[in-house]
Amino acid sequence: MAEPLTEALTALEQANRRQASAELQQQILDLRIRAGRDRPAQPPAPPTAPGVNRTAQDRGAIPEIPRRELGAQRLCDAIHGSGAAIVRGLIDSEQAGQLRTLIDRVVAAREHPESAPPREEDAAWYLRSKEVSGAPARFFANPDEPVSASSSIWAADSPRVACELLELYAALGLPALLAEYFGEPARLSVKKWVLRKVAPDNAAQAGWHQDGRFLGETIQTVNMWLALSDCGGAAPAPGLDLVLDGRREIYPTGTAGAIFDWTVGPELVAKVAADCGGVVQPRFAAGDALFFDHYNLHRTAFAPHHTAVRYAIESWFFAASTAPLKQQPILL
Ligand SMILES: O=C(O)CCC(=O)C(=O)O
Ligand SMILES: [Fe+2]
Repeated sequence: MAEPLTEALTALEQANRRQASAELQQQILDLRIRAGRDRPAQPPAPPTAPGVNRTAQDRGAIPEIPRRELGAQRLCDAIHGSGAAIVRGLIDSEQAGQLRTLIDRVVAAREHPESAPPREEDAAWYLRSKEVSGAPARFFANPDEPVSASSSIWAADSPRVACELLELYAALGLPALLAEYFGEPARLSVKKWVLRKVAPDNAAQAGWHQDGRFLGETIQTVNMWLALSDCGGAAPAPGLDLVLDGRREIYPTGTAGAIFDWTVGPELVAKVAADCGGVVQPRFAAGDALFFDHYNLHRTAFAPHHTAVRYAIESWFFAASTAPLKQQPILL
């Protein structure tokens, strides 16, 4: 990163820490989006060549990496061996609770701006940056209902929360971890950094998908899916279904009984699952993180026993030289 840019960001972030300000939060995000457009030349191959370790896959479970042992090689082995890794307690339950509260505040700013101002002196809760293009993300919202039970909001649409998350990721050491994993710095993006609230939907069948189907294959990614609620398995809120599959392959969509042209059909999912480690529905506590990449075949796991809303944050990280401009990269 260019020296003057680093200095400008450090100064803005220090000022915002001393006295939080909507203006500063917006400036920090704008600068990071502008800088994210800088695409470095293709770097040499990353030092972490895939070392396939299928032992965890054989046990039929996603490998778990103790928080203190989280490193690029362990992550690489797990993702290439089984398609994913779990780090329990990446953040503690108190931090997870604070993030749930922040998400609720952002949702309120969008749904009820009259009682939850989108902008306060010390917080840009829900403000569209002039650096962002495209309509505000409003997926899952039902226009007939004043408040949608499920919400997905781009983190970048809340500079207040985006700044908080950037500080958290730095404190967790993610920039260094990902730089080692990719062999170059990582980027976030406007479109694939999402605050999620998923309501129970007992009759729903979410679509099986691989994010590489949308993002392309000539990329290097890591998604950190951070659970902020007790969810998955027998928990009261929906988690994720995942196929234990470390293969680097994008499967055809819209066939084998698929309901949509962008989803992988259930018959094909069953076949892939039978060929590798099966389907898993991990149980997550608030604060547990799941890591996977664009080859992972997964879906939101709805089940009849669900009664609670699930909060999570989905953060797709890209190797800087491969970050698709369409996703609007953000400097990490
Ligand atoms: O949070 C969910 O239910 C879906 C997440 C997902 O598909 C992803 O992180 O790629
Ligand atoms: Fe996904």
